[in-house]
Amino acid sequence: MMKLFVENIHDRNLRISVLGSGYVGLPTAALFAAAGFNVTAIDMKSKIVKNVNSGVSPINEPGLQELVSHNVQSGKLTAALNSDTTLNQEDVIVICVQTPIDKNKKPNLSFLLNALENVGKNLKKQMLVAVCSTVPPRTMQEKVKPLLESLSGLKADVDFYLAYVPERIAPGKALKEFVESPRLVGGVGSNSTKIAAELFRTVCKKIIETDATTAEIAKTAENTYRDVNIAFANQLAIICEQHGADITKVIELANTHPRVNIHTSGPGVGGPCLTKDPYLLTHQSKPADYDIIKTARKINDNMPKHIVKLTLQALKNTGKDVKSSKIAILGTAYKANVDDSRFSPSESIIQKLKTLGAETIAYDPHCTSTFGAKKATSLHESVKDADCLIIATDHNEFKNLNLTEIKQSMRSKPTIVDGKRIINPNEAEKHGFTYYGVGYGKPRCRQ
Ligand code: SAJ
Repeated sequence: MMKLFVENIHDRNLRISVLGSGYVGLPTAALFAAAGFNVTAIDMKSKIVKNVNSGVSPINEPGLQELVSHNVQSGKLTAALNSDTTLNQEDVIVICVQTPIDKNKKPNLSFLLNALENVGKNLKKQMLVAVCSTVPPRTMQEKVKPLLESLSGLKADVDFYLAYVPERIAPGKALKEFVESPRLVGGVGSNSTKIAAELFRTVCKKIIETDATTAEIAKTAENTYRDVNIAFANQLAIICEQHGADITKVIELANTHPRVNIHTSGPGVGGPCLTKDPYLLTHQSKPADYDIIKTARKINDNMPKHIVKLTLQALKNTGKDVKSSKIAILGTAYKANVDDSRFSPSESIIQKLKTLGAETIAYDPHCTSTFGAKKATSLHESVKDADCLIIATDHNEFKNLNLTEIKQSMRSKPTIVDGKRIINPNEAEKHGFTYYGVGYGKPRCRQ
């Protein structure tokens, strides 16, 4: 039986359905179609389905538009609404639905469980179900497997194959990373691992076989490691501010040690992954006596407040009151060069400044959201008559700002609060700005 499945993978003689066609699902569907499989990208949003079926990628991701239009034209890729799909003709189901956290920071697995209900009712012998959504440890063994077995009356790893294959792609380089980053494949049993590994080998250059629970913990550990490391950099930044040192130099020097790799401090951690996965990793673990993971989350969540604190100091030092100040925010995307503003640090920065009575205006060349700030359509419009300029995202467009022009547009005694440390403090001061930056201790004691 397994031999036949493997032959069908090699012959591309399998129908694949991808459930959830967002940032992860659509690249997944498009790449399997490009590898020669017949793929259906399924979603609950009719706009996504319509766009894909007319050859248009609803997601702005390098290379995805070409891949979608080419494979829709060749007939390898189609899209369908959840409600119009029965899933009973499929050989492989790849689940890429979102697994967010609720307001109490608890995982909300409802999208995953709904998808599984549908899969379980249509499960046949010799199907493969691959879950790519990020999940808390033991979800595959304790939730996914029993649910599919009870709905279908079939046995996992014997009658059908079931594996956890976490995605590791970052927005902005999704296709490249999908193909080139090593892909973890963890089955609920060894047959499932082998079958899923064979399928993903058709699109990923390197496959690492493991078990489902190890893959679940490894996936959430990766983003948690990054979050904890960034929290360390952020705490270090505040220490540097207090001692008149510069975090950029401190990290650069510390990282010359061959076993040190400190990440970059900034205005906070945004995006849908690092802000959530630490909670998934620790969900249902016994509370730790001392919890580095939750403390790191708090440090990073506090950074937007720190930016506001620096802004208030900057305004005070130039004799201005926040209530009568106009503040320009550059960047609402959660990170550089993407059009995604989910959980962006700018959101809390803008909201706090508004609560304090400041007039806020935001400019982002990639993103439409402004979180309640006035929307500027150009950099020039955003800085005009502003008292303070906050850098919240390090888009390429912001890396070589014309400080002479900006100084001329802003009000007298202008200040810069550089959350991403992309402006040279000496240059800013030479141009007549009062400069504050994350991790930039004023050089009073740097001699
Ligand atoms: N950030 C810092 N300092 C840094 C690096 C990032 O403050 O040194 C901030 C960014 O500005 C951003 C946030 O962290 O606000 C998250 O950015 P990111 O580049 O770390 O990650 P994501 O959320 O875009 O993608 C991550 C990636 N995980 C890792 O690099 C370990 C990606 O590979 C995962 O696939 C993705 O999460 C996911 O979907 O889980």
